[in-house]
Amino acid sequence: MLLPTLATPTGRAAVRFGADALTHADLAGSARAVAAAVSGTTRVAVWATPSPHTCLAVVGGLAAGVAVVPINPKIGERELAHIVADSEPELVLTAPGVELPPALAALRRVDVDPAARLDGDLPAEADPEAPAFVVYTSGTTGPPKGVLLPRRAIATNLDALAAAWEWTAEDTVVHALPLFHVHGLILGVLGPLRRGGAVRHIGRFDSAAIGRELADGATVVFGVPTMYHRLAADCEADADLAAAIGRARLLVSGSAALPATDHARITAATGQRVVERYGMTETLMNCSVRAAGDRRPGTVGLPVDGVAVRLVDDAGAPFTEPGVVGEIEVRGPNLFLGYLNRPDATAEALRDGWFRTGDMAVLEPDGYLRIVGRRATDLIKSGGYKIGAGEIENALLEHPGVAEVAVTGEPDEDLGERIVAWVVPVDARPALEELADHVSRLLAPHKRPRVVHYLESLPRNEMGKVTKRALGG
Ligand code: MLC
Ligand code: AMP
Repeated sequence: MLLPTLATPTGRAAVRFGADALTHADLAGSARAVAAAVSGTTRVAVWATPSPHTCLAVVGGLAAGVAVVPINPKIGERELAHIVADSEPELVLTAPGVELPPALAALRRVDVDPAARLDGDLPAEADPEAPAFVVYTSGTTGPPKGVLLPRRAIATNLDALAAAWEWTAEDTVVHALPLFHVHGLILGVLGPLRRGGAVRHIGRFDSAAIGRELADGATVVFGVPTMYHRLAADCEADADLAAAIGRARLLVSGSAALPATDHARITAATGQRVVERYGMTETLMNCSVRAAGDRRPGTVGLPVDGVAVRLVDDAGAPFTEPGVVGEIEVRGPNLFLGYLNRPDATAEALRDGWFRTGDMAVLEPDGYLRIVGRRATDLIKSGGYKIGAGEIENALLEHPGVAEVAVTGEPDEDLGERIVAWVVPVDARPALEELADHVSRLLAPHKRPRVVHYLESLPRNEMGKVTKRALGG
C-alpha cells in the first residue's frame, strides 16, 4: 500500500502549514472525502499551492488510484495551456476561493474542504504499476515533458531513503519546497506520510523559521542548495540560529550540487555536515550519502537500496575505473513509466532498460559518486529548478522587440546558475524587466532571465547553429 497511514491512521501530527494542522486520522478522513469526489476519473490536476489543501488533494487522488498532475500556482499561460492539453485532466482540485486561470477554470472544479471527512472503507488499492503522478520537467528544446511516475517507484524509493537516512515515524521534516515537483511533494510530503511521521511546511524559505521549527521538535530539513547557501550566511550572522540548526538530526540537500564552500560554511557555523542525495524527476532518488556514513562534501554517496547506478563512456560501454568521467545511467524499481504522449523521447532516454541521465560523474575508489557536470549545455539548473534554454528562447522570440535570441546559464553564487538572454533586438532594446515579465507571464517566474546582453548578431557555426560556447554559455 502506498500510504499505509490511510488504513491505520494515528492521532499523531501529519502535516502543518502555519496554524493549519492535520493529524493522520484527519488526513485519512479527508482523503476518503476527496477520493469519493474524484472517483471515476483517471487523471486530475491539482493547483499546488503550499497548503493543506494540496496535501489532501494529492493524498485523496492517490487513495482513489487516479493520476495527479500538480500545477505550479505561478505558472504562465503558455506553459499551462501545454500541460492541460497534454495531460487532459478531467477535473481540477483546489483550495476554495482560488481564482484559477482560464485553462483550468474551464475544467470541472472540486474545492477541497479540510473539514469534510468520510468514514468507511478506502477505495481498493490501485495497481503498483498505475501512474500516481504526471510531473512536468523541462528538456533542452520544446515544451516540458510529462513524467509518468508509477506508485511502485514512489513506495520503493521512499523506503530506500528511509533506510539511507534512518528516517522513521519519530521524524518531523521541515521545508519550504514547492509542491509541484518531486523534491517537495514526493520526498517532502509523501515521505513523512509513508513513514507515519510529520511534515511542517513554512510557506516560503526563511532561515529563522527553519530554526524555530527545529527548536520546536522538527528533526530533518530538506532543501535545495540555494536554501543552504542562504542558511549558511544567516547562521554565520546569528549564533542562536546556528545553534538551532546544529540541533537537527539531519540536513539533506538535493536537486542541484551543493558547493563545497557552502558545505564548509554550514559545518563551521553549526557543526552539521549536510547529507547530499542525487535524483531526477524520471528516476526519483538514485544515490545518497547515508546518515551513518561518511558525509563527504562534493559527493552524492552510494546508490540507494534496489537502485543500480553505472557510468558509461561515450560509446555507451559501462566501466568501473575510479576517476574517469562518464555518463550516469540508472536502473531499478525507481524508474518512471515513460513520458506522456512522447514515445520518441522515452525511447531516446532508455538504453537496454537503463535510464540515461545526461549527468556526468566520476566514481571514487570506494564507490561514492561525484557529479562533475551535465551533457547538455541547454539545460540550466537555477534555484534547483531544471529549465530548458529552448523553451525560454521560444518565449522570448514571441516578444515583438526580439529578433533573435540565445539563452545560456552562467554561475551564480545564490542560484547555482542564472539565466542569461543574449538578444538581437528588432530595433530599440527591450529592457530586462520587460523580458522577465514576458517570460514569467508565458512560462513561469523562475524561468525569467536575470541578465540580458544585446548583440548585433549571434555567433553561429558554418551550419548556422548558434555557438553558445562563444557566448560563454
Ligand atoms: C520576481 N518575481 C516575479 C518576477 N520577478 N514574478 C513575476 N514576474 C517577475 N518578473 C517573484 C517570484 O515569483 C517570487 O515570488 C519572488 O519574486 C522572488 O523571486 P525569485 O528571486 O525567483 O525567487 P527566490 O526566492 O530567489 O527563489 C529561490 C528558491 C526557489 C530557492 C526559493 O528557487 C525555489 O523554491 N527552488 C526550489 C526548486 C525545486 O524544488 N526543485 C526541485 C525539482 S525536483 P514568491 O512569492 O515566490 O517569493 C528535482 C529532483 C531532485 O530536481 O533531485 O530533487
Ligand atoms: P529534475 O529534472 O528537475 O528532476 O532535475 C534533475 C537533475 O538535477 C539531475 O539530472 C541533476 O542534474 C540535478 N541534481 C539533482 N540532485 C543533484 C545533486 N545532489 N548534485 C548535483 N546535481 C543534482
